[in-house]
Amino acid sequence: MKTFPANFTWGAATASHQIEGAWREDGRGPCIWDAFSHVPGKVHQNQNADIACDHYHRVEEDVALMKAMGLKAYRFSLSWSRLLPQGRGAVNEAGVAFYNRLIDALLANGITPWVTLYHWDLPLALQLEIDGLLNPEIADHFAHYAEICFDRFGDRVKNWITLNEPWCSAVLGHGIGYFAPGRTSQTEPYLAAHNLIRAHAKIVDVYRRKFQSTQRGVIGITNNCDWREPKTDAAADRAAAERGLEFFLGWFADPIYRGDYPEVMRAAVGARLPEFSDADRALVRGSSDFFGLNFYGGMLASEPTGANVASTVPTGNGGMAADQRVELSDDPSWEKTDLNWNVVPHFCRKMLNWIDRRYGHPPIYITENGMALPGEDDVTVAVNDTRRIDYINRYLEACHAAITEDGVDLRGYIVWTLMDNFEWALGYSKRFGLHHVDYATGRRTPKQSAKWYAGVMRRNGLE
Ligand code: PNW
Repeated sequence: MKTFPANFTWGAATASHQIEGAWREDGRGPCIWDAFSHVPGKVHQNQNADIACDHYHRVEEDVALMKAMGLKAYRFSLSWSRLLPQGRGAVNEAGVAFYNRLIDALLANGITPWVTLYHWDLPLALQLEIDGLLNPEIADHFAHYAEICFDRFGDRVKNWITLNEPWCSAVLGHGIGYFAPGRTSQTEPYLAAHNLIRAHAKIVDVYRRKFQSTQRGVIGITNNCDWREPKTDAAADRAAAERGLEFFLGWFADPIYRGDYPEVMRAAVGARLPEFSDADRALVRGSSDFFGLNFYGGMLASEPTGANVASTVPTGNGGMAADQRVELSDDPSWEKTDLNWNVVPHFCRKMLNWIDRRYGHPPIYITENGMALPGEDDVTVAVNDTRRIDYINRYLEACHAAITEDGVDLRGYIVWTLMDNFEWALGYSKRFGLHHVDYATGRRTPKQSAKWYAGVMRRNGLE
């Protein structure tokens, strides 16, 4: 029996755009993912999230699923354009009512809400009118939207995540065009990232000044990072791995925990990497009550040997490949998920330790971890997801070792995802859920992993 600390947070996650559907109902405005997915060729089989899991019409049923598995915490995100259809201006009261129903149902069932303010679904109006994340003014729009959320929901929501994976918005959205808004550039990712970090800091500032002392919640940011393991013991490969981590996680976490971008980035990116003004830096530094981490996999890193280091592989690559100059490869022995992501639980422990050391022993929450498996369109296959159980079990063993043997202050673990959903550019072709969703009927079926995870939560540990 591997027991976790008392009060350890056990959860499952979703995101508004991936599950809600009801894209034009009750006054919801469009977001950049609606526009992007309706452009032919952008999403697998030209699928979109117009209906998705139809969660908007199945809130009570979905909370019942959570209740049935004894879920302790539910991480979900708010659709900005459901609450503010134009991104700014009038509040859509029907949107507020929808999230009130969800939050109240969770609390009535003893489930703690963990709310992400922004999980990539920027109101389309802000993209069209002010160039979205590229405009420095976007930070003020984020803060205004967040203030409305704290005001309306903060009496009941005590765990806030400002942004989900700004790396994805920057690199996949503005670097390689794989995600909305579909832009390709060697400069824009750094601008988008900079404005997102500023937006995060402004949101936190609003919360701390106006709400935190009365509402008594916590607020932080969630970043994603894949581990980089030196391919050989050579100093150049070890440096490449470290550089890869600084370009991935350091890009977003260093400003918050250390006051500026990593030196290696400044040296490599030069004038394309924006500078923080003194006022911004003061807001950014220390602007997270906890360290949110989405962790899935990792790769081997080495000093580039060939001329062509710029990987164009959308998933699992190192981001701004030409700037960071890290060659990535796999160990052929590694098991892979249906997204071709490496199953590397031992890297989870290394990642947690890297964060613990570099950022001064912060409280950490793993806000996403999980796996997609092939063949799960067929519900009879999906329910026998023993590989998913094995995956989560092994990552949790790594978490347990990080806590008990290394002293990492890991306080929670949240599975991606509660139910199969719209997997962005991959449409409905990839399934990560603890519950199977039949998209034709909307029917949800618990997989074996949901039952197994219920036991983990009940025991507060692994057998
Ligand atoms: C995370 N990549 O996304 C997201 O937070 C979820 O919304 C998503 O469904 C989940 O992981 C599974 O993919 C990522 O291509 C999506 O490098 C893609 C990448 C990274 C993270």
